[in-house]
Amino acid sequence: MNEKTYSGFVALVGKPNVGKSTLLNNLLGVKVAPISPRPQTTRKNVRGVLTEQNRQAVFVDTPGLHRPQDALGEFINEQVREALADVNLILWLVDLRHPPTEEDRLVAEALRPLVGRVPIYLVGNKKDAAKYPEEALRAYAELLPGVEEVRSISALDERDVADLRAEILARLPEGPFFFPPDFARSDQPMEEWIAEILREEAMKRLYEEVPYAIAVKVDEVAERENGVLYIAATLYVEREAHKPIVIGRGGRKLKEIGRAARKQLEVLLGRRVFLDLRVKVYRNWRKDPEALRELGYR
Ligand SMILES: Nc1nc2c(ncn2[C@@H]2O[C@H](COP(=O)(O)OP(=O)(O)OP(=O)(O)O)[C@@H](O)[C@H]2O)c(=O)[nH]1
Ligand SMILES: [Mg+2]
Repeated sequence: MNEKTYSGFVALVGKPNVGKSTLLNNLLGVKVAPISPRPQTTRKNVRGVLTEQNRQAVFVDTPGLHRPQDALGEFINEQVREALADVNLILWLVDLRHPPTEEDRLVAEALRPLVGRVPIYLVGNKKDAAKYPEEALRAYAELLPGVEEVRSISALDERDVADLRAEILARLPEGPFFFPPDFARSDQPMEEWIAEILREEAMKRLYEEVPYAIAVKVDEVAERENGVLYIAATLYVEREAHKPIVIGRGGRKLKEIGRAARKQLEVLLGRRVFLDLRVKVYRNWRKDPEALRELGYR
């Protein structure tokens, strides 16, 4: 067993909503990161480990880089900087459905100092839904000369993902594994992963500022005698006025969120789940560094 091993950290970066988490989940073949149609779904770096024979990639899905407006925004951008600090390969994701925006320029600026030091792949995503994918990709490439590779994919297309996966694994430098070969796909604690699924289902069903005003904390996970996994969680909102919106008339909205999250969890965990949800106000938590720490953003 003295076969050479290859390993490395691979960061997925880009502005919000370009499909980073979708690509991560599909590269791994399991759902580790939350996905929603709303920008800024991801708030914390999520690591996913992929081991194939003597090659191991540790992917880091990052929140979308943007201009921060509060303490949460600062935290998010700090997460991106952290992910870029010690990395062997960068996948810069862009959305081929439209030409570059101000936020893509912001990402390009953040990546510029790394050109020539770390290989960067410019990955144009959502090509399945793009009208002028080639033109768009060319415009993105102009934002950051010197990237090592430019390609377009659909993160929803298994073949595209398989090709990219193979290429990433082949590109890893020689080095020891960071995780045991049989390591579970993510190093995220179970409670956090559950909280993210809940937040995803809440975000999908809420509008305007409310999806962004939500933080979820899992209070308890317990085995029940009948084989059911009991999960108690709190959905925190920023203002008193958000509470009835999240709960809904007759508790309908909260039930809907709970039902969808339970279904997802049952499929992903392969067992029955009982969800016990409540909604509480944590005034202006996004602006409060102390609150951020309490709610798991640290
Ligand atoms: N048509 C199409 N939609 C996609 C593709 N990849 C992702 N999406 C959709 O784009 C939306 C955003 O996907 P996410 O994976 O949450 O994007 P993200 O970059 O992680 O977003 P943030 O975490 O907010 O930065 C979701 O509705 C996805 O289903 C793709 O290749 N084609
Ligand atoms: Mg994401």
